[in-house]
Amino acid sequence: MLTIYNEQHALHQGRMEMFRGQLVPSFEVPARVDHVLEELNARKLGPVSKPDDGFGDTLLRAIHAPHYLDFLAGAWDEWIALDPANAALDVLPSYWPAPGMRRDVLPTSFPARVGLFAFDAGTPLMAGSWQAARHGAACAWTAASRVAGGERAAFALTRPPGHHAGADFYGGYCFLNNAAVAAQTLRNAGAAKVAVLDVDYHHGNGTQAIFYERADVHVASLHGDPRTDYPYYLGHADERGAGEGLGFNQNLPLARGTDFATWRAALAQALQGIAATGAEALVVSLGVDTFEGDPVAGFSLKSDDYLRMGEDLARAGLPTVFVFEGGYAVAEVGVNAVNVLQGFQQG
Ligand code: SP5
Ligand code: ZN
Repeated sequence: MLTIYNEQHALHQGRMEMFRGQLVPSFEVPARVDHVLEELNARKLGPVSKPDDGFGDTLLRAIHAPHYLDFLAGAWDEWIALDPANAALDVLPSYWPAPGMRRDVLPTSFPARVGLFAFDAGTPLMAGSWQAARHGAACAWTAASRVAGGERAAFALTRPPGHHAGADFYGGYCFLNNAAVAAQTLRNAGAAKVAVLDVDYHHGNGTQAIFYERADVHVASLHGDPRTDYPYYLGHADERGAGEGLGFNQNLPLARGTDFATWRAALAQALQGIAATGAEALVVSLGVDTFEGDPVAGFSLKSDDYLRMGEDLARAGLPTVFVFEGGYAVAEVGVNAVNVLQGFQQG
């Protein structure tokens, strides 16, 4: 399988995230992607390339609001302008607009603007975040372009991840929605209908929000029940889309402790839903934080289960773009992610 690798991913290296009243080291570390790359190479899964040149703002602006992109592009400079000593610190929000407060007036104050765009205090933004995220979106675009051009599948290997990022918000370690960029690329290339299948442990709230009122991109997600798990405030089974998009969003929340047999039955349901929509191409938000050893999640999948997952995905018979998302058991993340790709390739 062809991999498009974000060789600039380590420009983003968030230091701390807020957890229970303390700043703790971020779980989303560069070594995650390094391990996936090592495993891809060790198993000779296929060529690894850089993204194409010419990734334009037009595509990014089809997914994200221009004022949000402007904010991200300039955030670090504004942070330093507050105080040069901020260079040693990451940007995290401390203020948020409560319900009833106004979101339509963009504050001049930088800390106030951070809280308008960030929905958690767990997503550090630093000097290289914008460049790394933008290059990652270019990887998703390139991988999708290859698949649109006739490849059976391609893998966008990138971080920071993307599925929690919406049109105008970031969080959950995500700034730009790479899976949405891939789906839009496939649409632009002529696929009448595209499906996004999100197998990350966490609900892909950003992807859901971006496509919620659209009938041309069906979104299905398997995830820890939002009653107990991040991102908490979205991802319930009764969220089925709205307007023209009604019927084109499917959530399959699962209880903490879910094992592969139960998870796999939910996957079959999601794939059935995707087949019923007549999707011509598939984007998989490939998080492997469903692993039993993951430090931030609660399912109990084992490494071999990811081979079966890949085989099941292959049986959908669709041109497929894989986009790397979560997975924080750093030592196993390479084996688990590449198992999915290998299972797919052999399936
Ligand atoms: C892309 C992705 O997987 N984002 C996930 C973001 C989850 N952020 C919240 C993590 C909650 C941390 N819980 C720590 C438990 C320590 N035992
Ligand atoms: Zn996740």
